[in-house]
Amino acid sequence: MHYLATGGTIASSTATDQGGAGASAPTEGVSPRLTAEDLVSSVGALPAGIAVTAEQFEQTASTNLTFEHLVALSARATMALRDGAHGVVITQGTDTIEETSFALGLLNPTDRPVIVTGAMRNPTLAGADGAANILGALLCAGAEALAGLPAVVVFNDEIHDPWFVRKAHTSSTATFTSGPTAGPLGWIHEGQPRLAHRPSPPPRVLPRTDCPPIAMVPLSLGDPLHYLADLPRLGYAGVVLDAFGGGHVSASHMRAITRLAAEIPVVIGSRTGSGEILRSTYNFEGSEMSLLRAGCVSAGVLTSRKARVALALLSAETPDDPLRRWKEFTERY
Ligand code: DAS
Repeated sequence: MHYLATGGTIASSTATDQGGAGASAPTEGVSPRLTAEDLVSSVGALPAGIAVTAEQFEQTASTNLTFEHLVALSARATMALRDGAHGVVITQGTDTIEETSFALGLLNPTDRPVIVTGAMRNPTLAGADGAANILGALLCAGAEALAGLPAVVVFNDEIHDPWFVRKAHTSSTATFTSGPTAGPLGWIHEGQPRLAHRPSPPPRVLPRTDCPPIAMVPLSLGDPLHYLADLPRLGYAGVVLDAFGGGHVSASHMRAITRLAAEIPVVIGSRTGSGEILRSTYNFEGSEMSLLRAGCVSAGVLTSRKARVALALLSAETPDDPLRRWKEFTERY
């Protein structure tokens, strides 16, 4: 299988120490330095039948990744899969895995999986989790059970669907969760990947490098959102409202939102981070029903961040009608 390293905590060390628990002064700080080969070596002897080709794709914090990186990373993964790799493992920083894994699944045209993982404890810390996560990812990359899934996140011995997985804790090694909306797809038991259930095949999008800027606007109590009307002028081609609860805004925002929805796609997500956007429960000014009437569309079961990724990729795929396939994404369940 092929392994693509992009940096992140899993590859981070101090300038003076190249890994080793307790090796660094606590205040010195770490940054991505360890190579793809270093990280494969950190796993130790690989299980029988697993052979890895390692490649350094990037060396950065995951907050620096862009849609251009993701399209190029996906193209590299696709090439490896078409060249015969059973699966591709990608390591990266955990901060953006909930977005990158979702994009990589949408962009994977093959029936072999891309497995995304990382670490919460860098290699200078006791109990660093990187090697265990790489091993889990390699085991999943070779597993027949995962064939047909375009991407999964493997972390802390759990296997997650990129459609649901979220980073939910700043430092815990159990930071990734697919709850409370869904649970993990499976887990790893004594070196064996187990799938409790299989999602239906998700839609895919064509890789295009020119994703236009899509804004995500956080709704919070009493914020007048003065900049809302300026988003198209600032170059944004769409916006996801990270709205209250089941998909609500303040009545005072409705005028600006109605105007905005006449200019660019406006998607309603929820700042709760889980559950589905309501469609037909509340009918006050600012409710989901009033937003849908105003021309907004629902993020459905997607979190606001994942809806933003979908809208960016679809806007690049079909610039003149980005919402043409929107229901494939929001009415999948
Ligand atoms: N270093 C941060 C990142 O690159 C956090 C991490 O990797 O866990 O996302």
